[in-house]
Amino acid sequence: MIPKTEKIWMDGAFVKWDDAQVHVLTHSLHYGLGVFEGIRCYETSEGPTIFKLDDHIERLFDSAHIFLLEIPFTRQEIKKAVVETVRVNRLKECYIRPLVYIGYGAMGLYPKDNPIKVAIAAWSWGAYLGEEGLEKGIRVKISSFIRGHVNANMTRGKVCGYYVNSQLAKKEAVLSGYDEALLLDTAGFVSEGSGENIFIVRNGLIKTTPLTSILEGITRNSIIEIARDENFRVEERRFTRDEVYISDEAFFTGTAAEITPIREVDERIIGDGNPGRITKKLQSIYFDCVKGRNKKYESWLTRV
Ligand code: PPE
Repeated sequence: MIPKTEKIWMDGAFVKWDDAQVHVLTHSLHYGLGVFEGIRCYETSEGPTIFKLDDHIERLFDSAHIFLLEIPFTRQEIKKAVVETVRVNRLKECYIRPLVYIGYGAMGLYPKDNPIKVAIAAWSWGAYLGEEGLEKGIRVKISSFIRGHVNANMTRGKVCGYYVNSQLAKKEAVLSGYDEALLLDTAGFVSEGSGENIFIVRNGLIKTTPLTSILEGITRNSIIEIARDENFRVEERRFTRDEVYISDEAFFTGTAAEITPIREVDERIIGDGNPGRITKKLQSIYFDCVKGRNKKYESWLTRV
């Protein structure tokens, strides 16, 4: 159970957590079309601080644009509401979930006049793949489910319905005794985790999948920038599952997952089975950065 907070922002006003209800005929609940974001706020010496708020709100509007959903608020209004949601709940550190969905009205696949609704909730959410996962790395399984074709599932939009595929993969992995799934794309190349992007390191070269079959992760972009600033070579180039097997290091990135090392894929030990040197370095810079301890990336932070 996620811990309750006091209030949730719904369509322009705060309501009590327990009153944040929708009708059972809410359109998105039936057909899966809604777009959302996942944002983290960290405790820093200057109070709660939201990581890359502008980028998340931009992606939320891009997602809405792709799926022809008209958000009845401006970017500025949504940004302000996100900050307010953290503030009114007096949260120091939290995960923030803005959701845009199609409300109650007509049923069927062309809900022309149904209202477009927006909700923003925040709650404390610890390490997505466990504290131990962050520290020691996780065990991953290549999924038997693939990431949908780019013309079936859009890749640049963070859309609710896509996560049906992610849940199939995640359930399969967990029920088989792994921590997370890694999905291949329709051509057979590595795409991404159920809710994370992937990086591998081999002979000092860092590789991550190109934007053809993945969500453009905001954490991914941050890690590419940090790694290049640290003078590492980073290539956005597709790779195969066996290249992951023989990589020296591998890790997942995501707002929820942060930087989670991968220590094993399909029973193949990655490197020596411990988080690698480059992974640990990037992870530590990332945490310094989100926690406001690295002044170089201060422009990525929004104080609450
Ligand atoms: N790929 C997918 C499919 C994905 O869902 C996420 C985030 C990412 C990549 C990484 O994107 P970014 O967070 O911008 O670095 N997944 C979100 C949802 C997790 C959930 O279980 O809910 C997240 O991390 O917030």
